[in-house]
Amino acid sequence: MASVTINVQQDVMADRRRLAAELRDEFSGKGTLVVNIVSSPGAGKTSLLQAMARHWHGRFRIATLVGDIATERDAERLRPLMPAEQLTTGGACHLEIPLVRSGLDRLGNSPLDFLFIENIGNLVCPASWDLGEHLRVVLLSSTEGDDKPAKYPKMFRTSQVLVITKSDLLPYVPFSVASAIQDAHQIQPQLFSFVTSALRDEGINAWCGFLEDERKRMLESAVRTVNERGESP
Ligand SMILES: Nc1nc2c(ncn2[C@@H]2O[C@H](COP(=O)(O)OP(=O)(O)O)[C@@H](O)[C@H]2O)c(=O)[nH]1
Ligand SMILES: [Mg+2]
Repeated sequence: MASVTINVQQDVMADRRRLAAELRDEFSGKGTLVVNIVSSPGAGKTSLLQAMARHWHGRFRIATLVGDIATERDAERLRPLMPAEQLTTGGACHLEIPLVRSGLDRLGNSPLDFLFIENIGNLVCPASWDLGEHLRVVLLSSTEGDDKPAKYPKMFRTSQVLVITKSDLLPYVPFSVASAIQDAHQIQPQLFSFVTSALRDEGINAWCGFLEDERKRMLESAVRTVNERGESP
């Protein structure tokens, strides 16, 4: 069969990138650090968010948009601790910006220091979708196996932080923290890494402290941008 090459002289991803950049600028302008949390199903995304809310105990204004294919269950788990809106995709394996915007409308206009987006559980589709976040954080639980960074490289390449979860189970499972981090660094040398247990509240202090520092950096760079433009902050 003869093949025909069609030359599409147009960047089909440009619109997506522009929407994400606009949303990120909006969040930066409001002083909200946005964190997109990705992982396999059951790696501990919702549990980590619960542990973080317990740790901060009202010191920061936080909210979560939580994606799932079906049910409101994760939003129900989070609501006693923070405002949370469920984004139900009805089958899609990742979140997209229009759905995030609909969740933001439902959250309302209250100012936020941190907005968390719990993405749909899998290590494939969410890697290709920028949601306007400042940080993409990939969770890897001790029960999943330390080979996942090498097997799902795009997810680790597009993330800035690796959080190894369920550290309380490390004595019982064949998982090497050093080898998981080493594989991840081969793919993304700049990746920050943390080891946590939401169940035992281990590593949560260091992880939350990192996020606080990242937010400070974002606020300082927003002030610098305003000053460079000659506007009053
Ligand atoms: N042992 C242990 N179990 C955990 C930890 N974090 C979460 N889990 C359990 O792992 C399962 C999935 O957690 P969940 O937070 O719902 O994961 P998600 O699907 O990524 O949001 C639940 O049964 C949790 O109780 C942890 O730090 N240690
Ligand atoms: Mg969850």
